Amino acid sequence: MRTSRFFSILLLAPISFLQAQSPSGDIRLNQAGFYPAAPKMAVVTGQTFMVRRAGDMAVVFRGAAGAAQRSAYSGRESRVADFSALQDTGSFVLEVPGAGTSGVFVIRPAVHAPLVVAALKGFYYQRTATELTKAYAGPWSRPAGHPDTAVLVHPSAAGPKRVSGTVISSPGGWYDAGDYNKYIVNCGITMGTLLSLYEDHPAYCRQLRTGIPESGNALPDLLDEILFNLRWMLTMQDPDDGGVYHKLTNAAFDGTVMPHEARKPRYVVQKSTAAALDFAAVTAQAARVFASFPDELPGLADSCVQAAERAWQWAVQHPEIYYDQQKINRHSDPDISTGGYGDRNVRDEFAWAGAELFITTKKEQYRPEMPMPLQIPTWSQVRWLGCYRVLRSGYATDSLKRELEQWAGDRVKQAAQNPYRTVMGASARDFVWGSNAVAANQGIALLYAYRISGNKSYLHHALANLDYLLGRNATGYSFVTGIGTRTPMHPHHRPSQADGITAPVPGLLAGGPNPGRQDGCKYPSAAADEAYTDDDCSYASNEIAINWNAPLVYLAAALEALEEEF
Ligand code: 9MR
Repeated sequence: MRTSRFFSILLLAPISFLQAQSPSGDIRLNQAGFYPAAPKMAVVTGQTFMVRRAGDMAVVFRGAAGAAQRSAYSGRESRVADFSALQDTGSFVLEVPGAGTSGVFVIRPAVHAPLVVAALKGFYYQRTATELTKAYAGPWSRPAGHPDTAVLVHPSAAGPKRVSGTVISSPGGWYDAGDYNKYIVNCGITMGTLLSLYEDHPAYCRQLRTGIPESGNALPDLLDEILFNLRWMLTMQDPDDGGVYHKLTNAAFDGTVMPHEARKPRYVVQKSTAAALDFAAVTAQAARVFASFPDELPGLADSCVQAAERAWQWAVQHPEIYYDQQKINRHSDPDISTGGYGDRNVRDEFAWAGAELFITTKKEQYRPEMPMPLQIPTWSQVRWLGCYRVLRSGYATDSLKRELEQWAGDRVKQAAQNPYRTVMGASARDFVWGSNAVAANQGIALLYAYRISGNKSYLHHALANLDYLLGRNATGYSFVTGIGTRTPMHPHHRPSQADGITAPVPGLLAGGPNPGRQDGCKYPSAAADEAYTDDDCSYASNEIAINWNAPLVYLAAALEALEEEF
């Protein structure tokens, strides 16, 4: 009986059913799906479209696509298919006669809950120095890698007490990206973003469960995950002078092997002003967040404030120690060739660390000068991480608020001209190394703009940038491993490449289109918005990184928390 029902379904809708099995790359939409009450758009090539229910293929919505528009980057023509009026829940496909059918997507409340869990769980998979057991990691279980209990002080990091070659213990924390090193500067924006998510949406975060070994303890899973990296960061401060090592690294990148197979010597390398200030900002913010758990984490908040103030003092005394790998290599051995994260302007780091210290300690000496043009946060540009905190803690001036609204207003106007109707990609400057993090961080800025103005268009455009990440973009990929119907299968991520499992580690955001193509790999297109290749060779477009996953977690989680406001 089962067999005959299966055949009758095939007879009723033979063509569309089969098409739904191999989604057309020409239909660009959020492949995970949509909230019932929120805007819903696809970018298509035909003039008309319809939405069908995935089960019986009944047409539930028909529409005309908008006017044809040319991409400023590739010259390709597309049209917008708006089906916001469809508010039924269920599983659907979008069909464009003559052009094909999308993969199956859903319309339902909490549609991005699986993404939030996967993207936060992505940090668990990046944990160093701990076994990932089957119970928590399923097929991606693996032995512990990089214990970092015997790390050498590199000559560049030597001080009177910790001379070159001193062995220190600095275990824990997350791998930065597709490589196996740990970088304080990049932990700055990553931790700041995750801690801000908790400060901005505590109720939502308290109920969020990711299935990690600590799930079920008194701390929310988000804070357990943050704590795993915070404890490592605290070991990166030299107890002697309060300075903070820039990174903990191999001399050169490991080969494509599993973490436990990579056993080369590890070093802490030169203290830098940027590392001290990013560390100060994170520990000052962590002090506020973890102060609510005095019984579970006795003394932690106080230690964090102390660590933050000492790092700040070191930075004030050493305001211009930039990380310059070439210079280090001229003077010391072994040469270090791993990620640089060398930032030669630390005014924004001073502003961010000042803001966090001021909000935590209320000491006037830390009050930062804040009204500054909005620049979307990156690992090297962190001023607005501080501005967001100032906005949320009630110290904001009108000019700070005006700055944010001005930015959001301008960018939303530009989005109306973008064939994809997203803020992301409206400017060619958005397509940098890690452009997908630009999309996520713009989404976060739009959410802050929405909070201070109540302007729903900003909320809608924040969601549109998530739509971008999940498929409404010129490549047709949903850039998060395991989320969507066409996702990266070959990220530049050593465990995913070396584990022998077809599916990559899930919940990780690929870097995204990057016309710079610094890796020299073969790309299907050089157009700014299409310069992406799902090839593990491509560290410039297809690597994953903690500072890209963090804003993804923030954006998706905040939208989930705000769903009722659509
Ligand atoms: O995200 C970083 C990007 O902004 C830089 O242009 C690039 C080259 O310096 O480095 C990126 O960071 C990489 C880091 O140096 C090492 N781990 C992997 C990071 C992501 O590619």
